[in-house]
Amino acid sequence: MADLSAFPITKRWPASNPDIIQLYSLPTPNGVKVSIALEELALPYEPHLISFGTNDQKSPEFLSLNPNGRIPAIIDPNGPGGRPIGLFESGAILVYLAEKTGKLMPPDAAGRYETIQWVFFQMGGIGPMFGQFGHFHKFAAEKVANNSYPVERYRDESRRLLGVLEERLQDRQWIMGDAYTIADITTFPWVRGADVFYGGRELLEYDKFPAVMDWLKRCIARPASEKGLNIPARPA
Ligand SMILES: N[C@@H](CCC(=O)N[C@@H](CS)C(=O)NCC(=O)O)C(=O)O
Repeated sequence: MADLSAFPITKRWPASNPDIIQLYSLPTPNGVKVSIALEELALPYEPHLISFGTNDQKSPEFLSLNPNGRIPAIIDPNGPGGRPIGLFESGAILVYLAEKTGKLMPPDAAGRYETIQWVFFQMGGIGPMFGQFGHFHKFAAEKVANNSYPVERYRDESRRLLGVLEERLQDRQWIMGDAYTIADITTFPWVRGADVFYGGRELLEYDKFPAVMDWLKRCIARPASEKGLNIPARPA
């Protein structure tokens, strides 16, 4: 049985089965990327709910795994060299899981770099811009009631990024063409989330991006991806 005692997070969220991947997360656009990938890969894992309501992500135990205090994070007891590894940052976790399994990424070097390029496009563009849009449009709407600039800035940049994705998906089923990859898994939860969590469908003009909307439907229609969207389950 794997020994995870070197990871203080396991004191607060004990592993029932320390031999399988431990996931510390919440079903947010960044959190579900990892549960979706784990479901698509059919890897055994144990999800632990990190509650923002009680600020779990800023607890000393969580910070011992991710000093940045944000979900998702994982421990893989069977990391490189057969030794346990802890990881944070959703993009890094996705690349790790793809490389560990040889799946969700093209096998050739050029295809691999192209996939990583689109993962970074999401990590540096869609995630932060959509997130700021959601913050000002939904969560801080009262604070910016007299200043339309923040919403307009992030709305326009989010629309522009959707346009880039629309162009990419013109003649492709998935971001990388015929194969569903970590590029899709990192991106679609944000496109879905800007609507589901932020109510941004109209402001972001989703109906002007039909290829993106069709692709989003294809992503959600995958049973494993759809399942991953709700893991770890939020308390009722
Ligand atoms: N770049 C990070 C961002 C992670 C992130 O922002 N997670 C959010 C949820 S979507 C979070 O943990 N927020 C809690 C907080 O900021 O305290 C990643 O992709 O893993």
